[in-house]
Amino acid sequence: MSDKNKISEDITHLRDQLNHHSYQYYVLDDPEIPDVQYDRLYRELQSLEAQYPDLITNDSPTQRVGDKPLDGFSQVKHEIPMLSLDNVFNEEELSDFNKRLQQRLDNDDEIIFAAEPKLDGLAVSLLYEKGLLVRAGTRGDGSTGENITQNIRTIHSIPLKLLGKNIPDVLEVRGEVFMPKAGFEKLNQIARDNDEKQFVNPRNAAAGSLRQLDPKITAKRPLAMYCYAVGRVDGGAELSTHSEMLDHLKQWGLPLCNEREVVKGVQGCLNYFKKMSALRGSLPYEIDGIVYKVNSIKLQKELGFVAKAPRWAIAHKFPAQEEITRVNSIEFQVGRTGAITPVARLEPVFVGGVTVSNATLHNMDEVNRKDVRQGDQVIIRRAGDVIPEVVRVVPGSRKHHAKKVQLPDSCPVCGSEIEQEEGEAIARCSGGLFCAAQRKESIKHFASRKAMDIDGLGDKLVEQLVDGGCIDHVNDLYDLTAEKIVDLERMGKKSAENLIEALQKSKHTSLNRFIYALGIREVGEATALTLANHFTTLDAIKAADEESLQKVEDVGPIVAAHIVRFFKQPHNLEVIEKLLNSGIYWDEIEAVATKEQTLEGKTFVITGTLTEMTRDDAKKALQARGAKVTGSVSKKTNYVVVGDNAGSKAMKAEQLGIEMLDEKALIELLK
Ligand code: 9MJ
Repeated sequence: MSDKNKISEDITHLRDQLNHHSYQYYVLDDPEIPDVQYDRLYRELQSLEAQYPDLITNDSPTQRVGDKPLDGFSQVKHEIPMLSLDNVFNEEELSDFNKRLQQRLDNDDEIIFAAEPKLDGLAVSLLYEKGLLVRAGTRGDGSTGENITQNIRTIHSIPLKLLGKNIPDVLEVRGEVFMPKAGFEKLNQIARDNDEKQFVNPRNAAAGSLRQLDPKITAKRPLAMYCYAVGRVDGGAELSTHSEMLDHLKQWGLPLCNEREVVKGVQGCLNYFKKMSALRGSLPYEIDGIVYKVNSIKLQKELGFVAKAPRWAIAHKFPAQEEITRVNSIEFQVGRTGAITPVARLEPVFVGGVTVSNATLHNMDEVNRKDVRQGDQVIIRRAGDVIPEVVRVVPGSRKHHAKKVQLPDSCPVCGSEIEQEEGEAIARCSGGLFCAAQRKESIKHFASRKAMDIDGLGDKLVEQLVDGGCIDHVNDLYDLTAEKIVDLERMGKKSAENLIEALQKSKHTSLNRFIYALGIREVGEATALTLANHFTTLDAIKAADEESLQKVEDVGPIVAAHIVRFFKQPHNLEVIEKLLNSGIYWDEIEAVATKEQTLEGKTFVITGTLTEMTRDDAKKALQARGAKVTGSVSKKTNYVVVGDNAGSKAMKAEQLGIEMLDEKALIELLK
């Protein structure tokens, strides 16, 4: 074989491999090789083609993006018209559709339907001749569309060359080009970052992307396609059902929706509709209904067409998810965790199958970005069971005196200060212990095992106690008596007594547990422990300013600010006072700070297993002498304490030339 022939064979082999792996990835969603390996094969092909340009063919995977923008789109004529679908909106209309079919077919038997999601994109036609993609067009008016071959070729899930056997000489495939939700979000995020105009929805984004004259732009857009019908077919096997035809398309390498099913009668359609309605929100692409098609091709032919739609298919649309209404006011709600959420109170509107009178605005960034104001007309969206949201303001609907929305200074529920960290979208109420909106969560946290460890006081019981009016705040827990709670559902005398006993027992706690139990933002168990060890008394922590708090290991400016703000809220102090008055106490902590600060300014890492003491004890002992103990070795580390079976940290210390101590040397140092 000549060299050139060998190269040509190698190139063909690489293309076949790439086409196979694209199919596994895009159509079967079952990649066999990692992306890097695909990229390697791709680059190999690119390099061979660069050396032998005369061996480049139009169907090569490297040739998806053409190099010249078009002056305009030429026309494509659809020999067989591209049809649209009639709609039904409810069970009754679907039932009427089924009856019409049965009457026309003069048969009462239940009809078998192919059911598939109705994709919300753009209908296109792909023409394959001898297995090669030769033309792609939009639906246009059904008989003439635009030639978008250049742009369609950039969509990786669409094969430039069909795979497999028995491919018809001419195969016209039809389907929907769409933009998956994730790609749409990403595209809009990029637009936001660049202060550019965003797309209103994935459908518009897909349409805008296909209408580009420059295929390089289209190539950057995350488009996909699912096929659902055929137009002209010359040659190939006769098929008897729609579902069989779709299976063939898939075998030939074309992308198909995986959610399709064959169902029986109206009930089968409705079951599928219900199932897909529930799945809709979690699908990675937008659908706006379900399409039912008579599965038998013989029956399809018998039923024929009316005007522009087939008699044998119908779209069962989901209720509209977007509607227009007016914002009556904008208020702020406080969530269970203190998050402050702006909410638009609306003129009630029927959307997504229910009447909606409130819609979330998520956070102040969203309010500012969308610039929603009282009195504005807005588009409301309710997708599935998702909380309704304001999508955007209708341009020109603003009243001239409408003021910009401001975040309030204090919590609308408890009056505590509202805090919002720099760079954080969410503002929060800082009255965690006191705020009525947060009380259930704060009580659950307070009672939890790693906090006050109140045995038997689980989440359900907290809900019961609050809802039953037995307690408002954590301090009320210690005023409970068996008599007050015995009548609660599922309680009984014994359980009531047990709970009171557990409450009594929980009064003897430790300072770190108590600090943790207060539920200060970002103060977890570990931080609570270091705070307790560092300051040794609650009063000292209460009195600490941000600067002194930041001297504590792992406490940075944000956590320090949370702590200071928490203890500044009079309501929080009130609750703490009441808790202490009810008899909560802890053992005094050895005044660690009185130990000579012999290791001040030194940073330690402990690795491996120690035998004479636990790592935790070693850490505490080092900290008590002013040392900082961290988890990873860096240039800033002064000593690495190396126990048995030490691993990578010891190696890193060696590389960096950091002094290493064995356990004996550590004990010596602590003396
Ligand atoms: C969509 N939009 O998902 C059809 N469609 O069939 C499905 N559209 C259709 N089928 C014949 N799944 C004409 C249109």
